[in-house]
Amino acid sequence: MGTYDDITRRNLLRSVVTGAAFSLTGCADGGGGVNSPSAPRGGSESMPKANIAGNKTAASASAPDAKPDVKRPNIIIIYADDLGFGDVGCYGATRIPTPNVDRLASQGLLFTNGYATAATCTPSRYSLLTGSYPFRCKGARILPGDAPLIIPPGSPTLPAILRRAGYATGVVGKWHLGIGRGNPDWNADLTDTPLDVGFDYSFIMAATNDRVPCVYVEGRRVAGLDPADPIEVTYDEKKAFTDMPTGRKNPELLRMKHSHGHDMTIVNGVGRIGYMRGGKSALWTDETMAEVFSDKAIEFVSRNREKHFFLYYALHQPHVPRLPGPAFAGKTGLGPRGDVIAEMDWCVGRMLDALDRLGLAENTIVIFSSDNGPVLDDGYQDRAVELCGDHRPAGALRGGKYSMFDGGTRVPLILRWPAAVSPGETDAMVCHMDFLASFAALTGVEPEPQAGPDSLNVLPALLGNSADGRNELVIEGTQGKMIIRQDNWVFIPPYAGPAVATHVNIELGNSLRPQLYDLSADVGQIRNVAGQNKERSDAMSRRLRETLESRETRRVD
Ligand SMILES: [Ca+2]
Repeated sequence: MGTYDDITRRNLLRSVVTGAAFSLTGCADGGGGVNSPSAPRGGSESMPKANIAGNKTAASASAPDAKPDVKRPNIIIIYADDLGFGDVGCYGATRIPTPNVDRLASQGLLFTNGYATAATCTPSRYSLLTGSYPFRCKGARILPGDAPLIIPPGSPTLPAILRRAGYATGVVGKWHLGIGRGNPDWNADLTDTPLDVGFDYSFIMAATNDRVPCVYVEGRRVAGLDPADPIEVTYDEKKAFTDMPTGRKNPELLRMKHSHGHDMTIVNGVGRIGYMRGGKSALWTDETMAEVFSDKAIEFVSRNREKHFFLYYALHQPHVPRLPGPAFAGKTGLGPRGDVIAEMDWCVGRMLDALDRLGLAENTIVIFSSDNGPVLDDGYQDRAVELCGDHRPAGALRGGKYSMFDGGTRVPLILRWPAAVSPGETDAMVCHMDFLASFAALTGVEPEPQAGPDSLNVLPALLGNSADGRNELVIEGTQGKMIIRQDNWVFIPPYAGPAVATHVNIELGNSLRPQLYDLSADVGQIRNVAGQNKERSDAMSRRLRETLESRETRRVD
């Protein structure tokens, strides 16, 4: 039922900790280990001790939900951007200090089978908020910064459901699910914003930190905008603003050069995707973004400390461009990618400290996870590849961002709730998409009939009361390519296309042969056993097709 046996689990974690056995294609030297890795600081010492047996025992003996005397908790989801399974200490990283994420793990439940639904941002985030597979929404693909909102206003989203439960709801950070109805006017009140899909408060960047418009949007307005200097945005090269410097025409103005793409309008000395002009007073400074978002997130919590609240705190790290604040520049020796992960950890620590200070830590669920797997060179020459050394961003997993292999979607996932959840580890398979049904159950709200068509109530697994989560998950790589995991088996149908995305140097999973992997024996997905297991492959292929043709999966198990 979606679990590893203990031996396999130990092997998984050991291989993550030591960096042995499996190779991440996206890493410069593949972690081959010319030099001996240093002692695993983040390994056996900071790794929460295995408590799987205890969790399994608890599952058979206790009710699935929280202890009856525990009040409904606040909920904070801290969602990193492109952070890999092996990028933080509690998952085995030794080169990047992440004491705050490790603290969260040591006080909470660490998942070894926590999944996003997709290996890229927009579809993954769509699933988190809607409880729906991204293939049900045509627009759920990597969006430009002026794309329309892909979640219909008024939808029964995770925040909307929690609002019905009486929660104050807020989003701070990266959005990337579209705003408006197409070509929005950034100088007026915006429509179709997070405020229209369940959030009471919103302070966001519209898309990503490498896309225009490079401004913050608070509520319905661009923050800090001077009406005398209106913003114009286009993603159409034919309409590009000829008076504005671009990375392509004016490389001498860049302080971080692009490696692929990212050669359009220059903002803050960095070429972006898309074209913009105007809005000078509202432009963000990349180096202060962590602090800006952190302040807004903590303000939201503080402002709502007397109520129940739900905060979706979507960090921008370690997505490109990686420009840490001065306190973190050069801190890790892994270049900007390592430095912004250290900065990300600082953001987590600031939030945890704020919860302590406000007396909210005990009854607040804090979830930490990532929207998809890791990538090194994602478009800027920031030496992420050259300085990676023996750090393994995806740990023992194969592939990374964009990939159908597990490195694309199996991500760090930690849940801390001191009032109700015992610290430990679990190998239950859970997905971000399941938060909707699970937290509806936790807060006593009946979701609308159309809500969360693929969201399963896995609350017992999320709270460590059961080792059984979901036993099946359909996962999207890029370009709408789907695979299926059932228990410990992964089936990848034949797909045309390059085996490796050369610009990012990541294995995508494309092959003209069907692929079947047994994760219980082969977590690195190196032995394709489809040939020896034709019956299973065929059955999983059929099941995948059925799922793609279905209207919902929540009632099918
Ligand atoms: Ca991402």
